[in-house]
Amino acid sequence: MAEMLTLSRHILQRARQHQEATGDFNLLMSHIATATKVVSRMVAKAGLLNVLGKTGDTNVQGEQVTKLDIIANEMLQAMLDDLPMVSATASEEDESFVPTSAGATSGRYLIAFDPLDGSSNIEANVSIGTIFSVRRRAEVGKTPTEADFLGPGSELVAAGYAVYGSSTMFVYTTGQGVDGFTLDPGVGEFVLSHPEMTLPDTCTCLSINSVNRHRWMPGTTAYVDRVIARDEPRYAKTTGRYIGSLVADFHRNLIYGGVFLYPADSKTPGGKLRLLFEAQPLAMIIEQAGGAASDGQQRILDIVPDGLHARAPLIIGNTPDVALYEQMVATHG
Ligand code: P6P
Repeated sequence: MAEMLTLSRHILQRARQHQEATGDFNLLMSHIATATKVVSRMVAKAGLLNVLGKTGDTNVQGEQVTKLDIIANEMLQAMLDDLPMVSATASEEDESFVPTSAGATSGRYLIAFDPLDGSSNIEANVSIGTIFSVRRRAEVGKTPTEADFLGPGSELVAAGYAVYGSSTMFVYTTGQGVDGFTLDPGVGEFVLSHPEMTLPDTCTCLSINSVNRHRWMPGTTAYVDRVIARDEPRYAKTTGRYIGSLVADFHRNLIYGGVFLYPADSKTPGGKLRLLFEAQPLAMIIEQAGGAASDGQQRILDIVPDGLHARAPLIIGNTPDVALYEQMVATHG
């Protein structure tokens, strides 16, 4: 049987090559991975534990909150709260960031996460995910502020996601490429199954919510029409896939190649997806896998957020396909 390289061992191996080569960073990553295993079990049993459905509340995004959103959010925060190297966490579900009990002033790391992205799909048993990013504070020894979180994605020291699908996978990068792990439920460990993930250079899937066509800017319409015309070799075999769960759409494109778009449009001129909790971590991953991520005009990783819940248009996938989108927006507006 092939050697079982667990995530814990992989983190240690990577750490030796990384400036974060401290036990702290390894412990932090292992805790995040463990948290996703707990979420995975909850998601799998949601129907049985009667935690499906909505709470009747809305979150800071004005979105319906599901019971699982709350449970996943509270569980992730609890798992990170007693880590002395973590200064604070920020969640898509909460208005403001949360200093940790163990490391608010001494902790070097800040964690931003979307605890359960796509949770509106869970009652249909559609794949959903957890997205996270890790950044370092410029200085320790003082209480964390919101401004500590508001750096460009290029400063992230790690990013990753768990996708709760037919199997549970954990995909992450610390800036030395992207590696994917599959949860072996029998062992309870993430095992390396997709080493050194790189984006295949084929635009296999175009992923956009085409029902929003009436809201698109001219550049988006021109881009989509050019791709679906299929009269260029690159797009001759491109097909449409849209799951409506960002992590699932992203993961499929990372495996097969393709481009996902949630563009600026007349209803969401600043985009719908969140810069800190979704766009930045996925942009770090896609660039490490050889792809690109843009808001239509600039590199996602260069954008400096103006607030914790800043949104951004997101065009993410193969570099030529993202570049063509930017060209179409520049030409058509
Ligand atoms: P729409 C899910 O609610 C989410 O935040 C992402 O996971 C997903 O990509 C997007 O919204 C889907 O949005 O407007 O196409 O339903």
